Formats: sequence, structure tokens, C-alpha cells
Amino acid sequence: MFVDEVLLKVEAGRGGDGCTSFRREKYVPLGGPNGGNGGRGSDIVFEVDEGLHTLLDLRYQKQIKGKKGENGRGKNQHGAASEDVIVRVPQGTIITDMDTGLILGDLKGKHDRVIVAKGGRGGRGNAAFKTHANTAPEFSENGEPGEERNLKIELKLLADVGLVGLPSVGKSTIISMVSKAKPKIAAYHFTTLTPNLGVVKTTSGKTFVMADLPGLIEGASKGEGLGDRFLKHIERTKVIVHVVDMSGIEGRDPYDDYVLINKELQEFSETLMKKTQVIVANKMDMPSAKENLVKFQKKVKDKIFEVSALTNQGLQPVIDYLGQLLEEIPTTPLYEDNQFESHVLYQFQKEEPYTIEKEDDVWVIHSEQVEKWFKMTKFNQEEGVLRFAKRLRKLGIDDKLREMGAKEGDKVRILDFYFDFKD
Ligand SMILES: Nc1nc2c(ncn2[C@@H]2O[C@H](COP(=O)(O)OP(=O)(O)OP(=O)(O)O)[C@@H](O)[C@H]2O)c(=O)[nH]1
Ligand SMILES: [Mg+2]
Repeated sequence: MFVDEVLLKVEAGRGGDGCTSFRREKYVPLGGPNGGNGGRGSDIVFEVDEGLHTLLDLRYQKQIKGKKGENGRGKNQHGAASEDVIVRVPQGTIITDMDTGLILGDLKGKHDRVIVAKGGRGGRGNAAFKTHANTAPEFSENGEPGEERNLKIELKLLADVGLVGLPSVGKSTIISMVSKAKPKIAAYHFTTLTPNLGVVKTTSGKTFVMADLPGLIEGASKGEGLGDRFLKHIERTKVIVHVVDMSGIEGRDPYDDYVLINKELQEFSETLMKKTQVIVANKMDMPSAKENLVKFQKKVKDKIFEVSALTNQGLQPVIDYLGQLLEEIPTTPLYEDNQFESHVLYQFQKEEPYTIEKEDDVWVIHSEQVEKWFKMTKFNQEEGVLRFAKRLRKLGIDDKLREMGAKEGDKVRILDFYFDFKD
């Protein structure tokens, strides 16, 4: 199993702002408050799309932002909520919050979805603040900020097709030609030490995942050259592309090579031998290749694709054929439960609502809650400011400051803004 990984920042939409407004009618000098509430900002939602098999689509995005909710208006008109931003990911995607290390979602099911960042609620309009004591509130709230998170998105990939063969037969060269994978290619054996994955497109636009695996050697099924580990990868693929070097360089006989590899597959497991195999004769650009192929075909009656990976000849027909085969092969569920370690979904723990520090002469308040209230307060509306101050008092911040030794007129900072402490 291979892991595809993408890092991404998400920022849900901010809520729409509430409105401060009063009814204006003829002969009614002081109408009641009628400012509407803002709408909710968009949530960021990750949702399984069965048609996707990689995280390729996310690779080029650094950030995903939600839309702000609509602002409230006069005449008690509430702003509309913004639509959720849906991010489509393949089945089997796991989403982790990088700042806390907690797993937010483990999308195993075909229809799984998870909200990874919640949009802010709309700010309330002044109509919402009307009470018996204050029948004409002259303030409203800004929308609540949307949640922000740094995410790690992982997908455990199962390759549909695995390239199998002796070392140096040209497996890496093939994947480098048919996909964006850029594996190391060299004239010595065991150039490839870990599997490379590539997404391959057929002429009709279908995609599948191909794995370029390290070369197998005699005794691979018993662990020679780490062969057993690579064979395990192959066990999960649906189709094996058996690559044979037809040039016969190094004094080898292509047919012997072919038999050797099949023997290793068989000895490793019956299921490997029963897998659909497509034979690809590579290095057909070499002088002796044609002659070798004729001999090979006398012994092997299966369909053989002639290619030259180096010069990119004959590969597209192989890809299209594989695309067809994959459609015909019944899909064993791609992600079975036992193929994943089980993950626990954690709840966020409630932290201390605030901390206060003294930096030089300034009292600095750190608090997610207070910062949120701060952003939701319209500081040009006096009643709004008073309400903000009252909320701080209720949270115990005034008492705490006093207890820590704050005096009348001291500077207090929240985010980048300074206030005077009033005892
Ligand atoms: N002439 C010729 N040379 C090729 C062709 N395909 C690959 N080669 C060469 O064969 C050598 C080995 O190619 P790789 O793609 O690294 O082979 P590999 O099967 O991935 O090898 P390992 O990773 O060691 O198992 C390189 O020097 C390639 O340039 C081909 O079609 N024609
Ligand atoms: Mg290789």
C-alpha cells in the first residue's frame, strides 16, 4: 500500500454581519429596531467521490476558502447562508488536523463526508437584541469568523496495475512515459528500491493507478532482494504487467526470464499466479529484439505487446487494453476495513477560556473566545462596545486583571488592539 499525501489550509466562511436599522414610517418618530441577522458562512466539507482514486486534484491547491454569509439588512431581512464548499476526495482518505494531531475524518465508506471547518454563524441584527430594558438597541454583531485549520490529507493507495519483471527490463522507463511519475532510471540493477506510483490516462480519458515496483530476482518469493515485500504489493493489484527485456543483452534469454518470474509469483502465492497478466516485450528498438521475440512467441501463445519504452513506442495500446481489462475485472471492494488500521475520532477538549500575560507594561489577553467576540463587535457602535466589555467582565477577566495587579489606566491588548483598563 502506498501513501499519497497533501498539506492544505482550509478556512471556512465568515458569518454575514448583522444590521443596525430602525423602522421609518410616516408619523412614527422612533420606530422599533429592524436590523436582520447575517447568514452563516460556508462550511468546508470533505466528501467521498467514488470516481477519484488519487489526491492529484488537491496537489496544486494550497488553500481552500469558504464564502462569507450574506449580511443582514433592514426591515428584518436576514442574510442568506453561503453554500458549503465541497471538496471531493477518494474513498479511503484520512484527514488530520496538523495543529492538534487529531484525526478529523476517516472516510472509509462510499458516501462518507465530514465537516473539517465550520462556517461562522451570522452576526445578529439589532432587532435580535431588543429587550424590555433596551427597546431600541443601537448595535449589531459582525459575523463569527469561520474555523481555520491546517490539514494533512492522506490516501492509502492501492494500485490497479503493477509492473513486474527482472531488474533493468525497463519498468521505471515505462511508468515515466505513461504517467507523471519521475522515477530514477539507470543501467544498473535495483535502481528502483521503493514502489513508484503513477496515474495513467486511457485514450477515452479513464484513469487508473500503476505501480512501478523494484525488480524481482530468483528467490524473491523467499525474501531474496526484499522480493517478498514487493510481491505483497503486487498481491493487491488487479492486473500484472509482466515486462520482459526482449533485447537479450547481458546474454539472457527472454523466455528464461519470463519463466523465472512466473515461478517466483507462483511460489509466493496462488493468487498472484491467478491474476490477469499482460505481457509486454520491451526494448524492441534493439537489434536482436525481433529475432528473440519470434523465438519467444513459439513458446508463449498469449497476446504480447511490443514496445520500446525508451523511444515511447507502442505504449498507448497497452494502456488502453489495461483500461478495458480493469473495467471487466470484478471490483473487489477497493478498501476493505481490514486494510486500514482503525482510527479513533477524537473530540476537541475544552481548553482554559483565556490566559493573561504581562508583556512589558501591557496586559495581553489570549483567548480564542475573546478574540472571536472581538471580531464580532462593531466598535463604532457604543452599545456594542459596552456589551463586549460586559462579556469580558462576566468571563472573569476584569477580576483576574485586578488580582494580577492591573491598575486604572493600564494598557490591555487583545490581538493588535489596545484598551485602557478601567477599574
Ligand atoms: N534500448 C532500450 N533501452 C531501454 C528501454 N527501456 C529501458 N531501457 C534502459 O534500460 C535500463 C534500465 O531501465 P529502468 O527503467 O531503470 O529498468 P527497471 O526495470 O526499472 O530496473 P530496476 O528498477 O533496477 O528493476 C536503462 O538504462 C534504460 O534506459 C527500451 O525500450 N529500449
Ligand atoms: Mg526501476
